[in-house]
Amino acid sequence: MTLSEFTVPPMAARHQEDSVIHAERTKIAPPPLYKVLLLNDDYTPMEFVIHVLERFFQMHREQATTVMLKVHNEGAGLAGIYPHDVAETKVHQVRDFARNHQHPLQCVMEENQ
Ligand code: TYC
Repeated sequence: MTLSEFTVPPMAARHQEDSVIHAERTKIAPPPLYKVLLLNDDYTPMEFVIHVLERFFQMHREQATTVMLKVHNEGAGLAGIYPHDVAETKVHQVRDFARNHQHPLQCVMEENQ
């Protein structure tokens, strides 16, 4: 005897056995992810950008230095990839932190296609 036969009334047990839950065939798209990018400028100190990458993007100094130099040499660089709300928070944290230190460092997000 199964547990359900033992614990539920006959009608309910029969209903439960007649019901078939069909697998959902329609595939839904995974939620979009967003790149958070740092942009180069002529004034923000390199050391400040490294600190930003360590503080807000959990990078070690070596990786932070590599990303900072990529931004410096190529104009932009990837800080991280996150769901929309996390990416938005990172962008605001970086912009606020830079503004509070009177640096023009810019941070943007774009959908990760
Ligand atoms: N170009 C800056 C300098 O020479 C350094 C820098 C790197 C600024 C990355 C912004 O996102 C940036 N001091």
